[in-house]
Amino acid sequence: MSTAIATIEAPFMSTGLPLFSGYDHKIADLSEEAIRFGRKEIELAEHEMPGLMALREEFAETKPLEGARIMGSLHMTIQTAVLMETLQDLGADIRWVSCNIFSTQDHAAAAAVAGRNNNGIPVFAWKGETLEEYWWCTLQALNWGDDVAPTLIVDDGGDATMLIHLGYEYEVKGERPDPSTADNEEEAVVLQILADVQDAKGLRYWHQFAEMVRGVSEETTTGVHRLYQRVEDKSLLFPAINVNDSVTKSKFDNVYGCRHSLVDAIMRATDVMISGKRAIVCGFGDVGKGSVDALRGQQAKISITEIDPICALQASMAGLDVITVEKALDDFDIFITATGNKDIITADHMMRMKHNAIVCNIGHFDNEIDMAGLEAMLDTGDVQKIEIKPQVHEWRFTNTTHGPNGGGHSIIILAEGRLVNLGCATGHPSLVMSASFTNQVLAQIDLQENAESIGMKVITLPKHLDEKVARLHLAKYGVELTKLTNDQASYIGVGQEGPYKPGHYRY
Ligand code: NAD
Ligand code: 3DD
Repeated sequence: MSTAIATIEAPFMSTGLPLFSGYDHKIADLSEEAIRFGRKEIELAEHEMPGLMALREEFAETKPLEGARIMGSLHMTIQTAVLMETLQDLGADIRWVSCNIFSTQDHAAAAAVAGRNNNGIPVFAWKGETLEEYWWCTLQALNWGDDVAPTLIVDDGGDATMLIHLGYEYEVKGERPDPSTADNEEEAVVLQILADVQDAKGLRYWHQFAEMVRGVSEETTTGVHRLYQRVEDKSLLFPAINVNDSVTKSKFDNVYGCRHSLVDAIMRATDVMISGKRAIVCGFGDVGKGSVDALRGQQAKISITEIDPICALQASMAGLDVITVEKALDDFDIFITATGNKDIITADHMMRMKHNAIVCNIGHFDNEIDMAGLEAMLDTGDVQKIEIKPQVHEWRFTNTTHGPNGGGHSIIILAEGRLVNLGCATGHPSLVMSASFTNQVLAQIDLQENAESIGMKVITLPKHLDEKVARLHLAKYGVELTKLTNDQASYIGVGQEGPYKPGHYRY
């Protein structure tokens, strides 16, 4: 129970940073070299992000986001910097944080803060944040000064949306959040920051947010799941657009993005030979499918785990064995979680894995791998944590006997169980992120123009916009579409210019 009553200037937990800092940014490196490198990579990315560039051109005059204050909680990468500057070009006032403590690319943050024409964007993000710093950053980016809230949010995983809702709910109950009631370290940090905000601002701070925030567009599967849960329990405070389920997002980013970035991360982290090794991917959804393809590219011997018979059947017909994690423990070399669920790989599983098995997660949160269980074993001396390099750790078990010379075995955990492609590499490449982020910009425009008519629910973008996003990326591949004749259009019951599929069509 934190008894000290926080004030606006009081440092937040052990960050040494004032709760409401008034800073216009906080990043790792604003040197000329970081800015140069970031700006150069942004220029290269722009050439690979035709959808965003097209929207900049289409809306340069009308600036549909004029007057919008957009807070973004989305991995601070080079690709995200292009998204941010697109939103800015369309008239928005932006503040930004990363949605993961390891995913920031510091040179991208530097270029975003430096800006293009002295119009730098306030960014609060750096690679390797502590959890306390992460939530401090989120609080800073949510406040335009004088407690002015954003009008729109771009969220990835739902952390910004969750902070507002949880803070609001404590205000409604008139209750002071108690960190000692938390189930885990991160929840304790969240409850502490909410308690400190309540001490400093009283019981109306988050109520103002509920009034000022007009809507949120959510990037990823797990964040969308959290939104639908709030619709179900009638606790959603503002309208939401589910960007993840635009076909040109989840069937591209989640699949082909992971197909590119998973093995990139494993290779950068370990330099291990993947070819011929036994790898298991837990979850055969969009991310799992892309991850399997990545491993196929390296000729690994791949199995998957699944709960869903349809995905299991898909895997079987793709020539994959569908087994359980337990069946893989003795002789698999690489374990990857991609479920969006929790407790997929437990500490007990890891105690039984072969020596130097590699364990990583490409799902959004770090609860797919039981990191808390491993941390608890640190305290009891049953395991040692040895840093090989940032985001690559050997966890050496002290009491097992199947390691070298009959001693304890080790496993190699990447990105501390957080999403490995952004923790140990640079995430998806620009072209596939362009499709995702073109949907994000269209969603933000939709919210700016129509939020109040959406109501307290979660919607997806219409199919004609999905097709528009696809069209904007075809030239990159030299695609020549076939023209549908009027007669053919009538025959299959679609418009000559689309949409070409009914709403229930599964791509
Ligand atoms: P999805 O729902 O399409 O796939 C998840 C699959 O996991 C489903 O088929 C489900 O049946 C299966 N599953 C659930 N619980 C399981 C369990 N206990 N054991 C085995 N299988 C189980 O979701 P998705 O779009 O593939 O996303 C998966 C996760 O990856 C989400 O957290 C999402 O937010 C995240 N994601 C990460 C990136 C990235 O760049 N790292 C990109 C996109 C999405
Ligand atoms: N994600 C993967 N690579 C990314 C990149 N280069 N920039 C920003 C975000 C990136 C995560 C996305 O796939 C996000 O859409 C998700 O997690 O679903």
